[in-house]
Amino acid sequence: MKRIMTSAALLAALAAGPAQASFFADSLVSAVNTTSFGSGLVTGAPDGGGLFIGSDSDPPTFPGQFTVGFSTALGDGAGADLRLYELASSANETFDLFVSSDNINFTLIGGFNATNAFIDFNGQFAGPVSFVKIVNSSTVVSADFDAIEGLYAFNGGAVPEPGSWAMMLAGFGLVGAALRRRTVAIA
Ligand SMILES: [Ca+2]
Ligand SMILES: [Ca+2]
Repeated sequence: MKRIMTSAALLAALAAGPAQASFFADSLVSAVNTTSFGSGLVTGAPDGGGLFIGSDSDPPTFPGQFTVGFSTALGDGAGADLRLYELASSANETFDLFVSSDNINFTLIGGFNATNAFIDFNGQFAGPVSFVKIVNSSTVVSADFDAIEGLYAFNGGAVPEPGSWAMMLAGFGLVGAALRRRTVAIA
């Protein structure tokens, strides 16, 4: 009975899927020539504070950049994969966005501006995305980032339906039961 309840609890947890909150960038890996406003946090849920990507007020003396990490790696799902929370949202605030699995090799997803809240990886990067780097590409104004949210977890392919998780777990259960019977038989 105890084992059945444990399996049911596990199934319920998996069917519920990853919590949306865990998809916000949860570490600031590096920041160069950025300036804090409010909380200074680009990690976690939007809080009205963050980093603008310039060394000082517009026009920035030095354009800035920062890299955030996701402990839950992100994938390329249908449509947009990232949501950027930016405050002033001017088309003049331009930046390049890169993604990486290892914080060493980065792939350019594209050049965007602060009106582009939703970013689609669009098949340009196949691996798990554990790092997102944003680099100011304007010498006039700097975008003001509050939070970075991933919309899909990486799973090496399509997002599994809760039903397929259940089938997979049921499969594991059958294999496990067969192995136990085999062990008993040998013993
Ligand atoms: Ca996509
Ligand atoms: Ca923030």
